[in-house]
Amino acid sequence: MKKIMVTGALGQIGTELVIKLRSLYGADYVLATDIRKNQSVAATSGPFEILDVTDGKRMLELAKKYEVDTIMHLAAMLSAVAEAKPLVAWNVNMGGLVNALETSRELGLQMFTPSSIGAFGPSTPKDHTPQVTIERPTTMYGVNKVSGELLCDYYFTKFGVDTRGVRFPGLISYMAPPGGGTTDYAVEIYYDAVEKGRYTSFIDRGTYMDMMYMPDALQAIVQLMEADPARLKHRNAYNITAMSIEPEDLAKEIRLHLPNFKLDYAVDPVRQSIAESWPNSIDDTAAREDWGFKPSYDLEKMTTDMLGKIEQKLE
Ligand code: NAD
Ligand code: AKB
Repeated sequence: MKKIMVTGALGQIGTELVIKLRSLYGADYVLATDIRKNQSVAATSGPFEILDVTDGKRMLELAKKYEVDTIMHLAAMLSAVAEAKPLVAWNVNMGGLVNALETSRELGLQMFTPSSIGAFGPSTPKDHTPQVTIERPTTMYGVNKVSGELLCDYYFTKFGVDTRGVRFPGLISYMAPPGGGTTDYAVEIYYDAVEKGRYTSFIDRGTYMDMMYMPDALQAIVQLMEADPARLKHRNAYNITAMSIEPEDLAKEIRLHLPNFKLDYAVDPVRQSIAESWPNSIDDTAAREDWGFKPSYDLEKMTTDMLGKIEQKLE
């Protein structure tokens, strides 16, 4: 039986991951932690503790107190906020990760932490970006993600910590808002389509990035953590994707449901330049071969579900 501590549990991923893990392993077996508390299901449906991940002593104490065998370390600052406060981002993203790795090493825990398409940069091949390729990002977030991948590899080879990770693309979901990333436009567009019938995109037309619907991201985490370790050739971190899209693709799909939907642009130079430094599309063959990754939502299925769920939410 697994006993899991989730950090950053009230963010876009954690809010839904905690619910999924509690349904799989039991509410008492999943400790949700975050630097803040709210009234979401993740915070109220099982054990919850306030944890600032830069406080390694408290992280270790909580892991011991709840006798966890796994850490899912999600607490981080995303690309756009990290670019606005690079030093704070370094401290939270790298300091938090080192504490999670040290806690895992000391207690012999399994550990998951996500990397991102942000680990790639302008010199990376742009299309069908391979699993193993150039990682020379030009953002603080990307620097943190590459360093994180290497550090997780180091803790595996040096100390035998069972570290595992994926490079998530932009994640699209309706339960919790995204936390300040470059791909957030792809969530906002659905809300504004339902609420206002129009959206002004901060990412320019024709800018392709990989995306995935949240249920596929959650399934990938569970599958990777349960995978036979002997089959994991890459560990930190596997490319995974469900679709490569640009704003006009989303608008076209939304118009099949809301024919009067209008999309215009007020491009944000910071987030646009981050987006342009990332791949158009990544190759996730290794994840499919090594642990059976297979997303079940494409753009059409995701759009139908997103619009329906947002309409229900706003009723
Ligand atoms: P998010 O910004 O929505 O949530 C992050 C959570 O961490 C928030 O609840 C915040 O309160 C918490 N947090 C911030 N500083 C903290 C601290 N010092 N101590 C404890 N908690 C703190 O992020 P997310 O989208 O859920 O992302 C989780 C992880 O997945 C991150 O590592 C992120 O880089 C990665 N990722 C996310 C996406 C995506 O599209 N959402 C894509 C690729 C990778
Ligand atoms: C961001 O845009 O920062 C995240 C990511 C792709 O890592 N959504």
